[in-house]
Amino acid sequence: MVTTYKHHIGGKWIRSFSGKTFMSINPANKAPVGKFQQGNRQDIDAAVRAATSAFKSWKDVPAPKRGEILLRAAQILRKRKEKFARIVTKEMGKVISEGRGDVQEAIDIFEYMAGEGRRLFGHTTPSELRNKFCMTFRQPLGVVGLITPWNFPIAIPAWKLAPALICGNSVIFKPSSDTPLCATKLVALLIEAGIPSGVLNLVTGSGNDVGMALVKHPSIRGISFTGSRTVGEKIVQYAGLKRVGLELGGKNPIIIMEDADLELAVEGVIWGGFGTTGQRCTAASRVIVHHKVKKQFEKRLLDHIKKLRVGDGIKKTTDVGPLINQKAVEKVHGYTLIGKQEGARLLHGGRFLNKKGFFYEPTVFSDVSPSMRIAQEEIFGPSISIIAVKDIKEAIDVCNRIEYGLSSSIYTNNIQNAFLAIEKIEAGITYVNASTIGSEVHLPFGGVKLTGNGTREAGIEGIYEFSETKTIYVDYSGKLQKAQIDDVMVR
Ligand code: UN1
Repeated sequence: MVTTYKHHIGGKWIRSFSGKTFMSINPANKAPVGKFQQGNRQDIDAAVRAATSAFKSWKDVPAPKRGEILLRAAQILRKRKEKFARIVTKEMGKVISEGRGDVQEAIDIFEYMAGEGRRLFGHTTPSELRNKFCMTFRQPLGVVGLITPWNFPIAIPAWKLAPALICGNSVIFKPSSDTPLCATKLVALLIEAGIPSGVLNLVTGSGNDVGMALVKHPSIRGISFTGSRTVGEKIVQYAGLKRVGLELGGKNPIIIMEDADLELAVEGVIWGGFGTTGQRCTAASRVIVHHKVKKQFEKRLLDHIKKLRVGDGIKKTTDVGPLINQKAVEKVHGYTLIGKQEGARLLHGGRFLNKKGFFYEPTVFSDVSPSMRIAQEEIFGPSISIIAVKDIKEAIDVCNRIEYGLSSSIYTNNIQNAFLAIEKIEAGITYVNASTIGSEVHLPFGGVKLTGNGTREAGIEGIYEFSETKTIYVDYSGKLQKAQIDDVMVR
């Protein structure tokens, strides 16, 4: 028996107007996980009506009180961490320890944003006139649409939900069709924690129908999206004057200099390249290595890779789980064929694994040149390209010869190399002597160039994404004072 789950609109769990459902499956064995509503524009219209009406009172709830609800959500999630982690692994495939990490990241952001309820800082500043007071404060946008990916099916929705809610927005949440169960469980938990009816609405279904209906809806004030660049570009095209936050692709480099601790660097490459089966926006996919240590690095890397156990993430012994679906396997394999055609040397992997689910071997190409497609395009799977360079200047140059700019890393024990990388790498995030993955929720997360449109998530900047600044002038002089005209001291 497969359970059928429903939309959550206006405080009620209801079916879609379409009368249709779709199935979510476990990528490790293709077993059904649940049936979900295939939403359409009518569902979005109903959700927008509910959210618009709920916004009127939610925006007036004192932010510290909204924070109490988020804190309660964090507490409940902490108690149910293991249960949620297992759902993540069952529906998305990541290994169970990373499933726990996914849930922990959500706990962290709920706690952090709960505290923001007592801050939400504006600022004060002197006026140029006497007896006049100047300040800013933050107000919600209104109804916002959150469109989230499958690779962090609890953490990324939480990254968006927590700041959106603490700022006083009401929300329509459209999760990826690969992980609707995680989304449904998260929404149910927030409702249990006390989010009032209509403030948080869940509509499942395809990006083309549900996602685009959200993006085009005239009553929605903001869209926050994490996913592919193609979809991000389409959102910008149709969103009109809405606030749009985008978190798109990456092709994240790890630089390894000749003075690096090679063992540490190898561990970082394995973790960044094959953790989450390479399915992170922040995954390491280019290894830019100093030619003097290339051979040694490759030998050590292969020693480690050979030990990786690919399988069902629910087993404690698994290091690398499945890819999300058949399309992903075909995409990753497509890039293996492209790499071979381009003349790169396949050092390891490059094959489907003959198992029940969507498994692919950890794959390494060497002798890759920076302009090859495998070194330019986001593969979103367990495939890395090794590029040799002669010095730090060339390393940074290769790093930057790319359309994206999300995460980056350098392994070096030379302080000049480290600071050159910090300053010159074109990316939103640079790690020194750590891999490209593992951001923390109280720091801003996001990228430059085609990785997005300049917004940042998490940290204080997560608040900026979901609020407007209001500027206030209070004149208590009791007379007409003219800025720029009265009281000019230097003429
Ligand atoms: C993503 O892949 O979009 O730094 C998010 C990391 C995680 C978040 C990744 N904390 O890899």
